[in-house]
Amino acid sequence: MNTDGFDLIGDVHGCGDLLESLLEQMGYQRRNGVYTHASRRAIFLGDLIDRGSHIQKALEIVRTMVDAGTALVVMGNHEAHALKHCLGQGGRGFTMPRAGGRSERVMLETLQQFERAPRLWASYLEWFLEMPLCLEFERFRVAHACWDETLLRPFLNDHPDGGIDRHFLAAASVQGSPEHRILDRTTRGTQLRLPNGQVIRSMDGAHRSVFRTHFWARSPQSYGDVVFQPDPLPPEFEDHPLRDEERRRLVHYESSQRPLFVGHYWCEGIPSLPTANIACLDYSAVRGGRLVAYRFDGESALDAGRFCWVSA
Ligand SMILES: [Mn+2]
Repeated sequence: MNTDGFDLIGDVHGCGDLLESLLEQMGYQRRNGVYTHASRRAIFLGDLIDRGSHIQKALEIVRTMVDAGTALVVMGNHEAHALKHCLGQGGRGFTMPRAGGRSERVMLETLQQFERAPRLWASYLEWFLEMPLCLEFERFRVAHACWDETLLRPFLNDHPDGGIDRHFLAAASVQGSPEHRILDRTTRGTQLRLPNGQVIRSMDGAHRSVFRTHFWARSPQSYGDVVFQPDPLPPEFEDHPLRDEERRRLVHYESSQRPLFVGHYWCEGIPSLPTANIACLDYSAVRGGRLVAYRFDGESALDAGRFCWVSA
């Protein structure tokens, strides 16, 4: 297929109906049941499942596109979470998360919507395992949450297509293992813990002792310089100085590197670019925000005029 450009699409989270609208708006047409564009391909940034009300539809659209070669996809933390909690020990069959546990709450809508289709769900779990953790092209890169070159370069040397397998997944369930660091960093990014055991209450009502941080501040001085999440830090933490040890745990994606596309961060409002070489495409579609795409044609400086979206 001739590919003139790529349409990168943010976290769908079960918004299958919005996804259809977005694809149609961008000129994709359903041919033999597969959304296809005459000259472009889509790239999904992960987190297709959980939370939304049309999860099966979202998965069907994306898997048929990937199978037909009209789209690519990378793994999100929600697919990684589902694999971790549902793929049976020894790689055979699959299990349900513990009733009433946190995993079950995260996966509630997915489990409910697949309640009568366990074999279909099992086939999607197999498919999640085929999703690469990241994609690297000559002119751009893709990851669900973060590109940490020091972790990903050795990983890509061993796994040139970015893919993992059951052995990698099993190793990644051990906290602190190299596999865990790669999977966690790439699909969840970096976080910092609030000092002195303090917690913030986020918009979804949860109490959190950590906050999500970004990876493009040149020389960050305070928590406020690196926080990246819809919940603002309480004012007393905005100016809280970063300790050296915290600064060392952050990642920095240089402004000279090729453009990078991520999702994951529940942005809000009109899509905008944090830097000329990084675009976040998660604009909280499943919370009444926007399902956002960026129409990339190989430019080295990204252009906010290339965002395109449908509102929930
Ligand atoms: Mn995510």
